[in-house]
Amino acid sequence: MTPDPRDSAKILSPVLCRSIFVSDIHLGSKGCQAELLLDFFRHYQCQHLYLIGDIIDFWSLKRRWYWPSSHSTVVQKILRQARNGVRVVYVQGNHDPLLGFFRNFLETEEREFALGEIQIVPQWVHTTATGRRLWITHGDQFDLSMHYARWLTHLGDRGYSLLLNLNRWHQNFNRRFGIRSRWSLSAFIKHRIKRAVQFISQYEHFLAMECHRSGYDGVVCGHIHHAEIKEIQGITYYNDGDWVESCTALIEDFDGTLRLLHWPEATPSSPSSPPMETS
Ligand SMILES: [Mn+2]
Repeated sequence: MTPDPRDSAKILSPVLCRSIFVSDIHLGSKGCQAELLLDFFRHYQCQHLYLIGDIIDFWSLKRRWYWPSSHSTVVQKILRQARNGVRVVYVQGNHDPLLGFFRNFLETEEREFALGEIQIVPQWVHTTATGRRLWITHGDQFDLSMHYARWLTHLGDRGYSLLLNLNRWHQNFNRRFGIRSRWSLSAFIKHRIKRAVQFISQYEHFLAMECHRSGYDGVVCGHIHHAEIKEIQGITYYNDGDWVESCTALIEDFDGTLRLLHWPEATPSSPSSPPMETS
């Protein structure tokens, strides 16, 4: 098969943007979509790269060692970007508490560490091209219960029809044995989904309130694997999603606007040209 010349042209001239925000890559776990992320990195280049936690999944590695070569390639890609002048900031998450490892092992109270050009920090503040100050945090400290979000993301269509079948079975069982029960499995599940939606909006609300309290214009986070951009009481809430389920990144263009990108993209976006950087 002859390669489509448009594909190679696209790869030869990647889209240049001011910043890329990604989180929840979960390298070291089976769910990680490393190949898709590598494909994304081939098509998009930036000046600021933010890794917003759960980049390496140490919890998963602890349960079972899993590290295919594509996961090393992701690390290499990131290191190469840092070497080539991209400002890389790694904000730790709950699956990769690197700062804790370092502090314990080195018996120090340092808050930040630098691995070559890469800064590893507990949180960060990014200034956009138009001067808006965005607080960057993984967000796990605002997670009251991850449980409900998992219900929401993993249920899907198949899960839901399975549960409806189970519910029918449960009702038939009760009828056959003359058990009078008002408890309905599907109602229970629907209640759980409602709780999941409540959980997400609660998480978003807590982060926005903390952001407001600290005097920033917006917050960029991850953690709940639910990409979103929304206004919450004067604060812009950005969640860059994940590379396990949705494969999403947050992109800052040179005019300072942030947009969500789902990979692979439905339509190729037009490359923007970088203005002169003053800072
Ligand atoms: Mn997390």
